[in-house]
Amino acid sequence: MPHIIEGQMTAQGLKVAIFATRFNDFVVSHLISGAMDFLTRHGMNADDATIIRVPGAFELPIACKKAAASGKYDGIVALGAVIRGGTPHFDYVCSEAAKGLALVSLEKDMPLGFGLLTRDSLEQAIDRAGAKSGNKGVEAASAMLETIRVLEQI
Ligand code: INI
Repeated sequence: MPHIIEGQMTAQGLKVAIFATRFNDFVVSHLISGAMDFLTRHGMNADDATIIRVPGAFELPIACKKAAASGKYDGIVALGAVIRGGTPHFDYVCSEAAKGLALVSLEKDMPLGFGLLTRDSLEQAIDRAGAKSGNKGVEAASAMLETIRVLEQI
């Protein structure tokens, strides 16, 4: 029989940093609510979450890097929304943010839920922020939690 490792979805006792962009706050505020709702429903004490606002998606990696190095957090959720319609430099912002966040996670051994919406229009972004097509903040928080619990066992 194989030995199977799976993450238990319990957030009790975890200290979590939730980074969220001010850019597109109309959308991002719903991602924050989704992440907080998910984590508290899975046992996290709301007082054990720290919500940190950064200007835009481009600034997420450096802020997450500092939190990861601080030793204060068990995991990080990075939330934001980059919308192509209003963004001539859409591709640069998205790719630098994604690349930077992946580096932080790998270099700092930090479970990091990637909750950056990259959509063509505001309507599409709203659909993924709790309207028609789920909530990316919930998904990012869930992925972070599962990763924390899996890494503990490897
Ligand atoms: N930042 C975002 O988070 N979302 C966007 O849609 C966006 N647009 O449209 O440009 C955006 N730009 C700002 C960028 O992330 C930096 O904050 C800015 O370039 C200053 O460094």
